[in-house]
Amino acid sequence: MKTFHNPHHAAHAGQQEMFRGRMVPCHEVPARLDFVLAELQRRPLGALHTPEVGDAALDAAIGRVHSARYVDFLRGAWAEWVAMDPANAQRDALPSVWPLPNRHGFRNDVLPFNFAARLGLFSFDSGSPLTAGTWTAARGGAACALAAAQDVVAGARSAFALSRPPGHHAGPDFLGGYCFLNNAAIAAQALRDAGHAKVAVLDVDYHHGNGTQTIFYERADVFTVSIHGDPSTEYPFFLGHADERGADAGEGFNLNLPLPRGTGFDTWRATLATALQAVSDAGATALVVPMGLDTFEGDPISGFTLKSADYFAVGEALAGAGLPTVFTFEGGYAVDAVGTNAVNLLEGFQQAAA
Ligand code: Q9C
Ligand code: ZN
Repeated sequence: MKTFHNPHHAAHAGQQEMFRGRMVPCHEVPARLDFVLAELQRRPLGALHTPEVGDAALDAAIGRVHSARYVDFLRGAWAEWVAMDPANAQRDALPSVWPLPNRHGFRNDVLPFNFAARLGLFSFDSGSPLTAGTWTAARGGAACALAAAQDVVAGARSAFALSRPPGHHAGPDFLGGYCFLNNAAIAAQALRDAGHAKVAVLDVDYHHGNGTQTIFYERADVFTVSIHGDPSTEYPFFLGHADERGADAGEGFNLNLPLPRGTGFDTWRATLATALQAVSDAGATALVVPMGLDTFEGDPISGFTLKSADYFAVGEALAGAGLPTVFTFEGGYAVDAVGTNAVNLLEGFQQAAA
């Protein structure tokens, strides 16, 4: 399989995230992607490419899943931040006030003029710093997702979007969870637009793929399924429960499979079999896998106990779906193991798919 990697990814390098009342170093660092690239050079799966997609095509693909006002905000955010105070050029932008949605409470339909208020309107946490290069990097990551989808449309069995920053927490009009543009949703929508009548998204990141769920929640043409830490105790907390099954036309086309913190590979892989059966039942003709490696036992912010060797079996099981598959790169914060774990999964897939 080809890998499409983002040459602009390192332009997004947050300094700190808010954690329990303190600023701590960011977990989502550029070295993550470099470790994957280094492992791909040791154990090649196929050619390495930077994405070649036209500006207009990319903007259109992003606009298929994100609102215009959100994209406009992201594109101009850094300039606005620096305009507030020239000293901001040395600081990341983080939100500190949010319009908590409540009946007859705060409004989110009126766009505030104040930048700090708009940053809060378009964010759901204070752990996702917006930096000078965030837009360039996020757009480059989205280009990887689009290029990978196009490769699969052209007949490839699979393609890997080595996208960074990650994407699965980003919704139609919000950032959060280290994510700005939802690469997996962009790929899924591109597959739909290229003629796949039904696309499945199977999210294997430790954290619930809330952004992807929200984007497709009312739609029957994209079936979303996620295996993740139970949101009662795990981030993103406010979505990802088993009773969220989709709404309106999308009723029955979302499946959440939360597992308790501490879950090991035996239970996790049985849950993957449940997810794959649901993908098969949905009748999808293409698959997108938001690939988080933060299910790893050594992950510093997560709570499952998968071992490096287990990822071969994960890839093998995913190949068993028999569908053209796009992988996007999501979480995984045990930085020196993330390359091994990612390539193990993809190699397991590729060998089983051959
Ligand atoms: N102390 C992804 O894996 N903060 N995002 C956790 C832990 C947010 C994870 C704080 C975790 C976001 C793409
Ligand atoms: Zn994650």
